[in-house]
Amino acid sequence: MDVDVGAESQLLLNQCVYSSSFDWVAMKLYNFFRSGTSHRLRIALNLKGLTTDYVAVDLRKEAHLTDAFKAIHPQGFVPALDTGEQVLIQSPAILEWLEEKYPTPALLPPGADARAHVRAMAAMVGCDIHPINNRRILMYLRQQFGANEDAIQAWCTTWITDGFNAYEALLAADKHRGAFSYGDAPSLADVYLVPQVESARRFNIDVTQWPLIAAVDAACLQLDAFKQAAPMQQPDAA
Ligand SMILES: N[C@@H](CCC(=O)N[C@@H](CS)C(=O)NCC(=O)O)C(=O)O
Repeated sequence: MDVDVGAESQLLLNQCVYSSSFDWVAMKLYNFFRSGTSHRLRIALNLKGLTTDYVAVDLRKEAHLTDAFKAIHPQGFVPALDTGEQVLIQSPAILEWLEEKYPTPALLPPGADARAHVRAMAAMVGCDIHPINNRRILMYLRQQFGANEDAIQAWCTTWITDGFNAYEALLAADKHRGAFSYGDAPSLADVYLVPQVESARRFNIDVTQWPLIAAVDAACLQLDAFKQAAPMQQPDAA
């Protein structure tokens, strides 16, 4: 029999299940405060009421490129999640793992059609915006093609604008939408969107040109799960 334990109790329950299944060994999140992909995971973990030990990997000091870190993540990327049983890599895979392991509260809506829609929104950010504005890509543009900071700014502005224009159009077309990217509750789409909005602001892009995205971002930032995941709230924030 399914018992509706309520949202608050479910978060506590997740914490208990997690604690007992890992014999009180805390999960470790290898991450960096300003990393968008790490930010995604922090939001999802908070939404699901899960706490982890914070292991800072300083991208500014290229700590992710050391042999020691590559033994954890062979690609030399943050984030990685050490569950106590295995090390998970790649934020989309880790988010899907969290959703399967801790299904409540759900980050995906019921129904294959709705799930495809939410996953598509997440992929717009995760596959098409974030990867081409990543640190290593920008370094390559600087070092191999002599891009100066104006060129880097133009590059990032172009690809963020292109992706956000499409995301805004999807939001506008969804007449049943509530305050979030999909429906009335935060979903996987918001987990991807909010860190990308944060990154756009860091590149001095005026996000008010996308009023629906700005409104979704504002709605998310009312919630503790999003507030506490913000880059400047992290222990390694400079
Ligand atoms: N597809 C990977 C990408 C991870 C990723 O790009 N991480 C960035 C930080 S947001 C990173 O570690 N970049 C290192 C670099 O570019 O040198 C994931 O989603 O986990």
